[in-house]
Amino acid sequence: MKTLDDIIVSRAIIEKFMERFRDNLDIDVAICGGGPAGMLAAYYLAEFGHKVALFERKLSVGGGMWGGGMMFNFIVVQEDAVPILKELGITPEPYSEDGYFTACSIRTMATLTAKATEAGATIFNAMTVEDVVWDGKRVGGVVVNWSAAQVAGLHIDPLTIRAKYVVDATGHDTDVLKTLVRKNGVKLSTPTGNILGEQSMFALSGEKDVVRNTMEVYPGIFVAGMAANATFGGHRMGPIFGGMLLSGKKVSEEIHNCLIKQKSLNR
Ligand code: 48F
Repeated sequence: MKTLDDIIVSRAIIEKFMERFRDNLDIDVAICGGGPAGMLAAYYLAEFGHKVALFERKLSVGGGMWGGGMMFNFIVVQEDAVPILKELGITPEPYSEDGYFTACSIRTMATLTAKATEAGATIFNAMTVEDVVWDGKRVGGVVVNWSAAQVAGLHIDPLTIRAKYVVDATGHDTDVLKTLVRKNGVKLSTPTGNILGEQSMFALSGEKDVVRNTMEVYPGIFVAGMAANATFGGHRMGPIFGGMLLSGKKVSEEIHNCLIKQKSLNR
């Protein structure tokens, strides 16, 4: 390269991003939040061949996985989730004989990010899902804006993405579902019809609950990961991550089945 034209650099970035953004305005699945549950859901849904985009509020994906436990950057996974990590190309190390394994949190999330994007999932970082599309009966997409605009408190209208299914994988906050309930007073498929809120630390129960609570809670919107426990009043579990991985896998399988049904009905 003899010369370097700054304008070509700018044009390349603008054109490539716009191409990608335009290509993701009408998709199969919009995933809100790039923690372990959302990222794993993105990976499997893309592997199934669906058009999936993940929106992450922060600059980097990873959510609570990056920091391991209290910034000691290791995660613990239990035996049931080891096959998922192996499928990604990560071999966790056995820690004790009764089924505890460890893995580097940085390597796990970096690998998961690479696998999800290689499979065809698109990640939009630094974008916040600030609302959903709702026609009175069903959620039909997400409303997104730059996180920086929100942080600065700028009055800037968002843009809309149509999606056949939305996954709230926003973790402890249950941010997207909260907005749906607050604005529209809809009844969820929880015992009270509302978001129950998470309970304190009890890993044994929390890890079981997170998989059981992963489901469609209102037509068009699923909860996965810690958002599922926060929705159904399950316990938190701290830096044991098997449940998050299993929840991400489960939500992808449930949505895959729904999409297959829809596609065969439309034929
Ligand atoms: O919190 P997070 O890692 O959720 P998760 O996948 O995993 C939970 C664990 O990390 C840990 C735990 C147990 O093992 O309890 O906490 O359920 O990732 C959630 C991601 O969602 C993003 C947020 O920045 C984080 O990266 N997020 C939150 N609200 C929004 C959002 C929003 N409105 N739009 C886009 N991203």
